[in-house]
Amino acid sequence: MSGVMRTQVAIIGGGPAGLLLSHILHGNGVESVVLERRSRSHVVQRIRAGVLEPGTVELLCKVGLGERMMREGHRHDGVAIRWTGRDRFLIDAKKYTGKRMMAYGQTAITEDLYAARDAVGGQIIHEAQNVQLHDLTSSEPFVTYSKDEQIQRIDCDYVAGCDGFHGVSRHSIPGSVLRTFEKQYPFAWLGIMSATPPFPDIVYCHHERGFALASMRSPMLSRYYIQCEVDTKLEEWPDERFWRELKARCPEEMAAQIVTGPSIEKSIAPLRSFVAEPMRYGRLFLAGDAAHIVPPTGAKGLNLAVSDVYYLSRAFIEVYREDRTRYLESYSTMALRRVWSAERLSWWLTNLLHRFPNDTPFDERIRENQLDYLAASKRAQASLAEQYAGLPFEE
Ligand code: RFL
Ligand code: PHB
Repeated sequence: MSGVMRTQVAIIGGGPAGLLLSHILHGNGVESVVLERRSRSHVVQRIRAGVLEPGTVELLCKVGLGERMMREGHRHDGVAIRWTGRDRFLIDAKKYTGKRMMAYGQTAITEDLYAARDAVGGQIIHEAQNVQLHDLTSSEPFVTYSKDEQIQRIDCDYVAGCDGFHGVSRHSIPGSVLRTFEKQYPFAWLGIMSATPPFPDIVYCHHERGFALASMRSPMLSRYYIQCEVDTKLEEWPDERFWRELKARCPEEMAAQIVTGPSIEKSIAPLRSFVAEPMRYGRLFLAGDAAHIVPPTGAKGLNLAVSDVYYLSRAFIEVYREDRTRYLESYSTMALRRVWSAERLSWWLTNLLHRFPNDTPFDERIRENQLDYLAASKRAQASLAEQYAGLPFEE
């Protein structure tokens, strides 16, 4: 063992969940160290989420991370659903919840978080290999990792597992304790980023050729996705083919307005629903994608990571400030209630908007009827808008 360090909370994973947790804890006098497997440039360059719930925006502003987001983010009333032969339908968060959504990229949030951690000398150890968690059910857990071929140890009071779906934290919980729930979808999303002015709305398109999504990052940065086969290869999708297919899935007048250009990023994401229960094992607490995955159709993944971190930071702060474990004890149950709501919405929207390989004409009629019901019923609209905008955090 080359070195031993001590901190209050060892945070595994320097994605949005881990960085935000460490930022909020610091603001409340709780020490942490973040261990991240990848390099900083790799983490910052990952292109992922784009749509933030009002609760996420409020929390980021409250903890001092709102300045650039409020300046550069794109506020909007809700997300539209377009369906050939039917009127545009808006999931109207503003009308039904009084609050607006925000388009602001995960890349920008991660940059803001790094800037905030740097400003106060926050400790983030990059390229930490072979992270292992030890003695999680004792009162003295510790974490080991290797860096520059040296094995290092961090003693701590608690471990926060914020290391995403492929991390080590969830796998440190014995199989006899952990229960997992999973659903794989028989398709993926092919996404591109292009330096072109975005379509003015964020739009989910349903089409017999498959689902398509128009989104944005800034006035000169567009993000588009199309549903594709799970085994799709990027080389099969030169830009020109992507644009042709995207436009074919949008209503004609929308397609005519889409500005195309060379892609600056192109990637494929599989669609999966996954939940691990409980989100706690002894002194290990899971947050974000480490504990749950949603298909991106509801734009919930990052928002859930933020709400987990809200609950978890509150629990740690209560322990250190008031010597009480009420929130720590209820963390898993409370976080999971919100997780399952988002799982249900994401699953439902995925089913509504995609084409499934074994769909029958019956399935398609059911989908059409679902949309017609939404378009006709103010109550259905209010229910969807409330869920899309995100349920309030529990007291
Ligand atoms: P992350 O971002 O995966 O970060 C985990 C970090 O842990 C590191 N790590 C380890 N570190 C140390 N030791 C190990 N053994 C480790 N193993 C892993 C990783 O390198 C990484 O840096 O999880 P986190 O922080 O929980 O954040 C979750 C979000 O990234 C994710 O939920 C969203 O991106 C999901 N998502 C969306 N969410 C939204 O709220 N709104 C959206 O509009 C939205 N769009 C999307 C999305 C995800 C997508 N993909 C790529 C699946 C669109 C797409 C296409
Ligand atoms: C995105 O902008 O990347 C985005 C928007 C809405 C979604 C998923 C991703 O549902």
